Amino acid sequence: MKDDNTDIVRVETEGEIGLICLSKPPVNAIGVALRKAVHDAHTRLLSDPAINAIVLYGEGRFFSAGADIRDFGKAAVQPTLPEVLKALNDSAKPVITVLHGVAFGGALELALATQARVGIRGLKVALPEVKLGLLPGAGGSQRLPRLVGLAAAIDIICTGREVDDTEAAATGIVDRLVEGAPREAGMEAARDVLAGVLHARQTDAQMITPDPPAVDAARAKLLAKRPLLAAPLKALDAVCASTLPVDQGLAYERTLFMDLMDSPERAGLVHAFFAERATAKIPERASEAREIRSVAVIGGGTMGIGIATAFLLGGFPVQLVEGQSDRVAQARAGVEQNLEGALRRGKLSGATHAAALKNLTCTDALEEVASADLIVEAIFEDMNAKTDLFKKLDAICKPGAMLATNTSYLDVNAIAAATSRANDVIGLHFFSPAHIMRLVEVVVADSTAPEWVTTAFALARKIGKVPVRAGVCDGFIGNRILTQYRKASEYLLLDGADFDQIDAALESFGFAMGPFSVSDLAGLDIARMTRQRKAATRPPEERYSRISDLICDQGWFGRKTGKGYYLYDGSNAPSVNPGATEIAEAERRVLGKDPEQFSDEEIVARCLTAMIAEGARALQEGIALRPADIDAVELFGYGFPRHRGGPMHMADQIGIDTLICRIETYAAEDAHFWQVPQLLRDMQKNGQSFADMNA
Ligand code: T1G
Repeated sequence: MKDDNTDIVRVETEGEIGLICLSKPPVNAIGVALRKAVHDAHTRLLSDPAINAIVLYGEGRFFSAGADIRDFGKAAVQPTLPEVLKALNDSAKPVITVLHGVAFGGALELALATQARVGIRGLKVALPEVKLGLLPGAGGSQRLPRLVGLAAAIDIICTGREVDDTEAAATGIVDRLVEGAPREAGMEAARDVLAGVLHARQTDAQMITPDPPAVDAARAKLLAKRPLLAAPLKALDAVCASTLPVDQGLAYERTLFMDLMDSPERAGLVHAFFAERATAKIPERASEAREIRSVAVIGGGTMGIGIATAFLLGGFPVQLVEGQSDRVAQARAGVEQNLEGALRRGKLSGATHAAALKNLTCTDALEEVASADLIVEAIFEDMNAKTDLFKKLDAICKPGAMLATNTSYLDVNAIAAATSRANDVIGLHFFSPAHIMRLVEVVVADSTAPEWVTTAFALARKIGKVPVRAGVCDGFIGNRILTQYRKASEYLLLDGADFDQIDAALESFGFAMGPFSVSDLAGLDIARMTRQRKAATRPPEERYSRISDLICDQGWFGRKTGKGYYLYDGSNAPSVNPGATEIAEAERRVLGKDPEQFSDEEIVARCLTAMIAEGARALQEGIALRPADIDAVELFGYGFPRHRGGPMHMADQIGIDTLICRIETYAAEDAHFWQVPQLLRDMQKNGQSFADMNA
């Protein structure tokens, strides 16, 4: 048979062995075209009398990233992946799959349907469907247990975790683990199968021993998780069906899979997957990023310590400058503690930990940053202090150094203007704890050179962060939305909802902590200082809640003083501080307000609508590039529940008409806070969604 090269699958023969090569950059995603091409190639090799064994392998960085996620929600097109896999499973000639790099989801299911599997060292496999609100939909929940056993399959499928090459070989997911190129490894394995050296068999043929204790334990563990999501529990049900005859199990798996495919959870999680990657599509992406080999962080406080840790974990040499010499040792200790924590959590190996410690230099001498490629300022949020520091950096740093400020809301243009090199100044807004939170707002000032924007994005990715481009304004994207979210919750408190009900409603929605618990954690006194800073410019028509100030007047600053909205006795879960409740009730009486009752749904609706409205304003002002960027900010910087997709994704589910109606209703009580953004009116008129803008 002549070799045949379609553009996404290459078929060739060598002696009695046929080879099918996946070749669909960038990730060999298995969409309609690729699975059809594999199916056709397999069918043709079956009919070739000269061929007695078939090798399936991938070209490029890895075997395949699995089913094409972009196809989700679309009508199924024949041949479906299960149909292709059934033909492979029933193949009259042995098919040997070679897995290299990554084989996730449908890619691993493809391999499990063949008669033997070879892993190339460095391989990672996974059935991560639950992370997308799904479960393995092409036999993974039925075939994996037949290879690794029920308990191991439950763990791998219900968590979606990655399995490295050693574990894949030890558990029997791959029959052998070799070095070298996939094609040659496949040829050798096929020869061994034909010689009876390597055993080829149908995965389906094996039976599973039920394991009720493992199932019960897994179910109890899943039911205790928060937020409680459907996919992992349905995945458990699918795996349990592997004790049935395989055709029944496959049918049951498919039913559960299609149920989840239609769920808002799946839509939210898939949106989050693409939103995280879409942030890279910035106007400056044609500018070549510059190489950063060394980093200096100025400021040995919490943020400076976290940022220094983040770059150390990314493999960079880091100078940490703490201006007060008696605090340098404390700064070093803070970084060492962070690195120790990362080691303990298994986030880095012992070798990486040791290298990071060697890469750290702490000093009180600002002059020592003269040769650094990147300088990140992380001192306290005071414009005079920052402009003074940037003047000094301007005099000290080498020409061509990147000068970044970690300010969370101050005007980056004003900071840049304090130097003679405004085009080298950019904002890199990290989120505390900076070595853990993934979001970095890349704040682009008027004069920032485009190369520094692309450099910032490349750097952020290198240290495992999600960079989002933001324009210059008070609060950039995340903090301006947070301000509105907090105000909406404070107005609900003033109007009659209890703060613990507001927290509970938003935690049921999926936030890890409600706004008042977060305020207690951050420190009520810190928030009061921010309010005092803004007092002079606060519009007179803006409603102001004194409740938090009155709580501060009692010396109750939250968790750090043991009292705030809640009581913290160190051992048990926080409880409501009755003193705070009394203050809220007294303030309502002072305002002559009869307390209103609010349902949990109404509480969530108001807080979410406030976020969406401010997100729309950030879009219309050009501060955010696209709605999905705002979702990425909320998902990776503010704990917005991932399965909800983000506020702008939810806005499309709520509907523009409903959102405008809500805001107009609320405006009857407070026309200043509740104003319909022009963008929503334009979208309503043009019949446009936020998803349309993302496209
Ligand atoms: N489908 C479509 N596009 C994908 C994709 C996929 N499965 N995986 C990646 N991409 C795109 C991604 O959006 C980006 O596009 C580019 O490829 C590079 O990705 C039936 C139903 C494999 C570890 O969950 O984990 O199989 O932004 O930047 O950092 O039961 O991609 O350039 O336009 O992430 O090197 C299960 C998801 C699917 C794997 C590579 N599979 N992908 O990471 O590159 S569900 C997954 C990843 C399924 C079956 C079920 C990672 C990666 P753009 P990237 P990377």
